[in-house]
Amino acid sequence: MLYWDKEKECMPREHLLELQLRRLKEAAYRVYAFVPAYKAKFDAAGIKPDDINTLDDLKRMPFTTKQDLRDNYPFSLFAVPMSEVVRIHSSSGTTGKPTVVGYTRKDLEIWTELMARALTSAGGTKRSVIQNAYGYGLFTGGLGVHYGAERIGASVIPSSGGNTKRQIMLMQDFGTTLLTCTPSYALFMAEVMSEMGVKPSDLKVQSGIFGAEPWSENMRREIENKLSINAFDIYGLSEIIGPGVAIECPYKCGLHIAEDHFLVEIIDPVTEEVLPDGSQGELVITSMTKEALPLIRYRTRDLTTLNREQCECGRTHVRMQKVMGRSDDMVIIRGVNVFPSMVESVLLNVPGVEPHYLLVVERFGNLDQLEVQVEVSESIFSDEVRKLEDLGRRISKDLESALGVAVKVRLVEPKTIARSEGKAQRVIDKRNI
Ligand code: DLL
Repeated sequence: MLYWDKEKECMPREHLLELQLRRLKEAAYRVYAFVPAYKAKFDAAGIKPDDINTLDDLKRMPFTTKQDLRDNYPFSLFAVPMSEVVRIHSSSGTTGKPTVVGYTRKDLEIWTELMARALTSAGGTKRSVIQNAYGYGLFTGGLGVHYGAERIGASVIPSSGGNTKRQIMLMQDFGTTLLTCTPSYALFMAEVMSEMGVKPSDLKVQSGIFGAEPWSENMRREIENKLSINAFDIYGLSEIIGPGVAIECPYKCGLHIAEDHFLVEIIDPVTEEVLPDGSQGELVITSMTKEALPLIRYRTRDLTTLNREQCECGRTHVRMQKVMGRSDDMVIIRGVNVFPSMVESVLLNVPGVEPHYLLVVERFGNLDQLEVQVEVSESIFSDEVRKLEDLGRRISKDLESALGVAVKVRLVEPKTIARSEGKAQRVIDKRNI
């Protein structure tokens, strides 16, 4: 088993808990002293940093939400003067102002180390040739992965997102062994490769580290088959640090969260009650060591479960299950919650269906309707109408029994649904337009 920092990744849990308590206290003092918005929140909750004596006291601390970041736009949640901030990233967000995040030199150092751990956990070494097709720029994917890849001594190709034919040429000519990008972009690359007549056996790519958007186990299988690689899931968010908050190990039974830096909880998103391990709910993260933008109990809106059992890989850090979706992407159809990942899982179990789909929600009168548009393979599309109708009916039935709500299925020609070079858009909600 390869580790980047075995001492920290496999730290005995009792030591880890001591470290967490010490770091949590430090974070509480830091935000209380240097961030007026946190002082106000702590005062309103009737808690002082001195009251944090056990990890259980975390529960007494206030939550932080995306709205808090918006209200303090751009820099008011920073806990250090701007002279200490050496990098700024932001995430675009669909509405209003972007979310702005800052890093001190030490924050960047920790992020780089976490990415080095992540890449190593997925098999990256100094002999790897890493093609990093996450977007470079304000998005944390590009630079985050880049510095980690340099830290492990790999040869990095900073190809960024887009220009897909060139990506494939680079893979061929430079002998890329590890690809990093969003899962939807990996799939698009596979499609363009086959159009160009490039076979996986023409390439040296062995593995891929994919994240920044939800993707199902069926999508993993699809990508692994089409590219003939080993695909790992990586999780992160800009508010907390960027990619590298959690990563799968070779056992792929959950993503190990870097618990020496991040304290995690699962809450019921409605009642905000902390749920026991194993329950599904919203992931809440406290970044204990961040200097520029430490966040206390940040509500990620990502839904997952936690598992603290020892993993066979030897790492002691808690595992989170693959994220099933974020609450923003959940559509409620006649009272039933539907996530794109649930639809994806069903679709990819049906032969003849391509892994490209879109959920379109509309309201007719008082009734919401979910239409699932999905591409079918060329051969099926040009087959008899009856066969197409049979397939449509089968998908409707499968979706209805998995989701518990009737869905309209529209089979579309290959290559009609927009391809993504970054995060894929899976839902169009026409009710809000
Ligand atoms: O997406 C950071 C990142 C870059 C992660 C590259 C992994 C790889 P944001 O743009 O701030 O940051 O978006 C964060 O993306 O709250 C999740 O909803 C979603 N997300 C990220 N990774 C995963 C994943 C980056 N592996 C938001 N599975 C998060 C599911 C993910 N969703």
